[in-house]
Amino acid sequence: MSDENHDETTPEAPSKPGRRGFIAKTGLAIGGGVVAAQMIGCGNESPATDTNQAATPGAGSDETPGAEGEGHLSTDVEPGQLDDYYGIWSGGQSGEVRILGVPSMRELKRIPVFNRDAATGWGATDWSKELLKGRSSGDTHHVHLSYTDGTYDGRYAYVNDKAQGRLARIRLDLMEVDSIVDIPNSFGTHGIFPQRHRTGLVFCNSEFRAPLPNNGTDMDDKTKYSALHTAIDGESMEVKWQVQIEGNLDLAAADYEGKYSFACCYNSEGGVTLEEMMAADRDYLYVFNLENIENAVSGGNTTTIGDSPVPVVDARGDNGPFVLRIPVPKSPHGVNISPDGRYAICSGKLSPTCTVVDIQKIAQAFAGDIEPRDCVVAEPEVGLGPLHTAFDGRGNAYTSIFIDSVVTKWNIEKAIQKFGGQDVDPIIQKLDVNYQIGHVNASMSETKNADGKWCVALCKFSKDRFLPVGPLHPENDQLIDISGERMRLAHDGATYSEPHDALIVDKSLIHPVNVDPRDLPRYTQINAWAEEDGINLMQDNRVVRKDDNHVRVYMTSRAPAYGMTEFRVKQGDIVTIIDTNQDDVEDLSHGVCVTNHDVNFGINPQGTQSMTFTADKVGLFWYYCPWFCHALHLEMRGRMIVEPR
Ligand code: RUQ
Ligand code: CUA
Repeated sequence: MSDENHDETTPEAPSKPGRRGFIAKTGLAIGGGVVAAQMIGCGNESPATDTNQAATPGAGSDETPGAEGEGHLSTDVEPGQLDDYYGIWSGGQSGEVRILGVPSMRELKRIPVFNRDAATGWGATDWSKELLKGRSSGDTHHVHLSYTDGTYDGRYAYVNDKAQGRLARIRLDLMEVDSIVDIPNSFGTHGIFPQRHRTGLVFCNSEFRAPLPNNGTDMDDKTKYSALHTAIDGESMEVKWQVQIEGNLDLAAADYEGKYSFACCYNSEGGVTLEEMMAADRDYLYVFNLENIENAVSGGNTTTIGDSPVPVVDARGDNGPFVLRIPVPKSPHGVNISPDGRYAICSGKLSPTCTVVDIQKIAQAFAGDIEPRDCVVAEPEVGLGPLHTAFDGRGNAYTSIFIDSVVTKWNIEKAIQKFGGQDVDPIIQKLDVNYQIGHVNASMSETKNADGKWCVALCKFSKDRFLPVGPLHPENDQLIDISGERMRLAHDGATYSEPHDALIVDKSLIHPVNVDPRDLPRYTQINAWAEEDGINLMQDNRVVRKDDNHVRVYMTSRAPAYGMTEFRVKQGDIVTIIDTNQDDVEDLSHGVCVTNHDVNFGINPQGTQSMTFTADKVGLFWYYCPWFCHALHLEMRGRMIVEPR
């Protein structure tokens, strides 16, 4: 690997080795063995074994400003001005998704997904509770938007829960979750990717293999372990089919034409312990042939696993009509498709290379005319610990390099020429990032309209880049200007927990609404209650006793008052408060907080929300509006009187 392009301007203090130096040495010394693998892995399978985290004084800027051909975009967004892009960030083990403005990197919104959120009441309102089935945690890694014709159509965002095997969908006009589906027999659901030619299937990989069905048998028989590549309908959120596979599936991708989906597969050796999983020098990029799979599904050539009714295509073992296994160096992590749709690029994780696969050759390999490995057209050396690759739409790739803590910019065509024997160097530049980069993504990179302006490096440890905040350091989302020949580090953005993935989306493609539409899934239940009780939600304020123990309290809110400022229930009643926000002024949220009852939720303009709780204490309890709605907002309150039974 040529090193003259490496901008080494971030010194480590020799007497106090930092985490970065420690990991680099470890990775080198054992040549990408098990310890390095543990460090590289992202998410909950990586034991945090490193306690050597002394601060590194003097870590500084990475580039000399004004260097030749360097990007020149400004991150300044003047007060009152709007950003150019929506940043859509996964929130990692916080279980949420975040919306940022790019390039300012200002956080605009947090969308609760798998987590409990006090401000909005997500996870406690009746409908969200039903959607989460009582669970209140999750681990979001990968967020992708729905597509039409190779670019974002602004309708949905999909995000996985690695912790509990789920896929959630966010409605982008509302920026709220509208669906969550459990993926049967999938453990550690990790990489996801939607189809790009239209809003079609969303592919989800299960990373953790298990004996399937996972019912306590065969736990020590590793030949019985497998994983699933699952297809979910992006409109109906129905699980359509699964392909059963022998290896652990990591990141996912879909082509631009709707022919193939992809999964990086490690542990082709079929190990059940970590050491066994790292043993082989070769692993695979799996290419799923969607037409052949769907033919098998419609022809009933499938099985099922356990109680799940979902059809399963068993593709374990050999290259058949369903899956092509393209050999790549060991333990590949990310797979990304170039914006022209031509190449699938695997990032090597335990190999210092990226593997470039020519998607046009895949049909020949499925037909048996060429060997699977013949689809590989380049394998540039990019640095130690490549994880993910982004694109600028000008033929260049940007790979995140975990152990070296750099982003490597390289040219795809030159890498192909070099692989073909020509004497060219595809590596253009290595830019230091701070520190331990996981994901990298660039503006519109996963669409045919990659625009090569901004790139974000999601670094897993900020160390000395921000004020110290105790043992738990912030992470660092670094914004890189990629508009020039050379990358330029433009902004440090402190962040909480571990965003694994982020999209930078042209703002013209997202169209948020200002008031709640009334066709949301939660209205099925709310409207049924109102109809049963003869209530007009938009105007009525009434307490409806359903039986000895159940009471529904219908209220309205209009700034700065509730339509009902007092209601009475009996001790032990199960109370459902159904509050409708009558205001239709932009940004006029109300809420209901019932003091000392753990009841707190928000209501968007023109929306209705409901929450159910038990009035278990006799006495007077004020309820108040927790969302600032008016000059008299602090006066917006009422009395709940709980009478003895
Ligand atoms: S994957 S960087 Cu989900 Cu790489 Cu974490
Ligand atoms: Cu309504 Cu504050």
